[in-house]
Amino acid sequence: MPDVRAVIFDLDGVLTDTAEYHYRGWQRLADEEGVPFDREKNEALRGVSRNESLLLLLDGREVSEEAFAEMAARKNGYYLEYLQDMSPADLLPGAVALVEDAKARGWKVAIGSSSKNAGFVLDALGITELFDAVADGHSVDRAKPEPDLFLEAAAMLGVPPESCVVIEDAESGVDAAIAAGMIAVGVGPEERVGHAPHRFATVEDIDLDQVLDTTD
Ligand code: B16
Ligand code: MG
Repeated sequence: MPDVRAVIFDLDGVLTDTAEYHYRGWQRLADEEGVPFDREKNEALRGVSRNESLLLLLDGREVSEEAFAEMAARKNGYYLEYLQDMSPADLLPGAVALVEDAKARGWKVAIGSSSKNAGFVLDALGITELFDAVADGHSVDRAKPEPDLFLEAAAMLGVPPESCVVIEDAESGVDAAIAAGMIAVGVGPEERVGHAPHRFATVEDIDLDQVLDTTD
């Protein structure tokens, strides 16, 4: 059984479904710019940083640096607009219970989110105080699928990477957790997170004992 000492939670798509608001923001921008975009294309943007997401959305279309920055800011404005009514009611079922479960085992808990809005979202959800550390879009230069963000979260907690479980809903996030040498738990469909050594359909289904029992 692994010597687990911490759980690092992705935020968007794991603790709350802001993934839907990100999608709506990108869709609105794409429509305004006349760029073909839909929910299927949006799947590739899950867990990916804002600038990387815009590059994927533009799909090779060349724009000036200024126009690029304006588009990224415009999308973020839409996203923040959609978040205005966010409250603890937007926590996904089972999310807080899972954090509490980890803490009751004496483990540390951290946020490992690519979002630069993570602080705002955590406050709106009323869960900032639950966490021992927050690593977000401001913490590192190289975004997921690079391991940097999760390694930063582990360093903030003072826990070695191999003692960390990561809960992720994105393909790039699972890649980042594996690259960090952590125990990756994917939340969502096989097509998206099937490459994680552990997978559950929803956050509510996550069973930490099962993760421990099925990890060497
Ligand atoms: P922002 P996570 C990610 O958060 C989102 O999944 C992704 O859709 C978003 O583009 C990224 O944060 C950056 O967010 O524009 O707010 O800085 O899943 O890593 O918690
Ligand atoms: Mg996510």
